[in-house]
Amino acid sequence: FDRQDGRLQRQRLLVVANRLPVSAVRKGEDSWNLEVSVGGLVSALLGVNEFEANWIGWAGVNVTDEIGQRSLTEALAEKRCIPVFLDQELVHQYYNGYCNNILWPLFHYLPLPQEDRLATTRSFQSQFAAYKEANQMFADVVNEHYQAGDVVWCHDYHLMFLPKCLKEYNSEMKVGWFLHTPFPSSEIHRTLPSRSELLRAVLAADLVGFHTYDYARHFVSACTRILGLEGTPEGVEDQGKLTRVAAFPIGIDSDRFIRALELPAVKYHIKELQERFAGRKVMLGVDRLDMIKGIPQKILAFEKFLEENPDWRDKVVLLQIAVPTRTDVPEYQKLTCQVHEIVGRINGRFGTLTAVPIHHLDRSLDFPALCALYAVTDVALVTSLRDGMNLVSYEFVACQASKKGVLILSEFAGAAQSLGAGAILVNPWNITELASSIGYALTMSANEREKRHQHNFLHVTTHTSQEWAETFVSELNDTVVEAQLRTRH
Ligand code: ADQ
Repeated sequence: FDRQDGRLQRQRLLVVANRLPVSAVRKGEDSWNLEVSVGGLVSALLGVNEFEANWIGWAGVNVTDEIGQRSLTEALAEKRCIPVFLDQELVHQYYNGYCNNILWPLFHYLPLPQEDRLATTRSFQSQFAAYKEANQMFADVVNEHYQAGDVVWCHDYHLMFLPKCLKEYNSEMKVGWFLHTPFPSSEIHRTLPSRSELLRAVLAADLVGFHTYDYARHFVSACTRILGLEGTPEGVEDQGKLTRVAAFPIGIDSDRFIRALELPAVKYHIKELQERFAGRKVMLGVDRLDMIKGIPQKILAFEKFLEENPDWRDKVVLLQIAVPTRTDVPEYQKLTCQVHEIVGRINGRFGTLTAVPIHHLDRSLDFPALCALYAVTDVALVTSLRDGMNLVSYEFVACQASKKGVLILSEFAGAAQSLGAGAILVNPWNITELASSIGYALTMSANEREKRHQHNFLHVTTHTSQEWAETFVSELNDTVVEAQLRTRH
């Protein structure tokens, strides 16, 4: 708390992310419908009372006229949100192009098919220029609203250039940057044509954070090997200037999930689901329909399990809830078709006139329905090929206090490092191993389930999103103070 004018004031936090936590839909020339989207980051910061959080980001709509921009800015101000206006072409090049077609797959160790790679390589320069331009536009808005003493917290791979742009405006600004995806091995990062420029831009921040120690180590290695800088236990040093690099594993607002189970709407859904699937074990997958989530691998392993265990065919059901994302990208359209085809084949092979083994929904669920599903599940399947953390695994554990179901978790998700002792860890590429893990999970003794659950439940309820945000921001404050002391001596 800072003392100003004799009153206690909360420190202002400027949270800068590609998307604002609200989606705007235009209703008239100057009227807007704003819908709040509660993702991991939003709920993390909702519970943090120590700071006054203000958001800066793109509202997800193309607004080119002055009346529209002014009225949207006013409407968003009530929600402590400040928009960055990006035009359609820039969004195409920066967001669909450089962010989602280059950085996202690369950071998850996924190579594009060769023909796409060539097309991407040709458009690489223009997409990178758009990326820098967009980052500069975010910086302009931050700079316009910045007040001395604010903490600026930049998020994710969309904004790797932002710390550099901000420090160019004002070297005194406290700037932190956090990556929500994995940071890959330096051998992967060095294939990027813009590898050095991106690293240097991130290093302009005072504090750089990752979900796991491994990602932090990969980042430091990339800086030492590619830029020739010195890695220290604290971070990366360049001509006497230290950038702190550390791991800050995110969590969830576990109380929100635990409390939700007491809501009448959730209890109603739970009862409905229990009746609907009576006599069958419920397995659950909840993912964005993304290449990194390993959805085909999960379904193929389930098929193998049914193939090898005919007795289970009418005793287990897999509910796969896959919310579509980036639907205009051909790779994602191909993935949707592929998943539908495999699900159709399996239901054709093992379904009966009254029941099918897989229920696949291409959509998002509302919060009560999601909590109810987590609560009635016997086995949750998280089979990401790579995943920064994976919050679905945390949410499942939070809702399992009475059932004590089993979590099957990919060793390539950041969550494997925190929930590994309670979960069954798998390599999602190994379909045989995954299929036998399903069998093991379905027949696990109550005693073993209880022990595994207790371990994970304790972790999820003590490493919350609020704690994550508070730790990052206080570390950022400390880092800046230490740097000031160092330069004075
Ligand atoms: P995501 O890749 O989106 O996040 P995840 O961490 O699992 O992955 O978070 C997804 C969120 O969306 C969860 O809160 C989940 O409840 C919700 N969700 C997913 N599918 C849904 C559905 N069908 N219906 C309703 N809700 C659904 C990125 C990184 C992760 C990292 C987070 C946070 O890729 O690795 O854990 O950021 O840093």
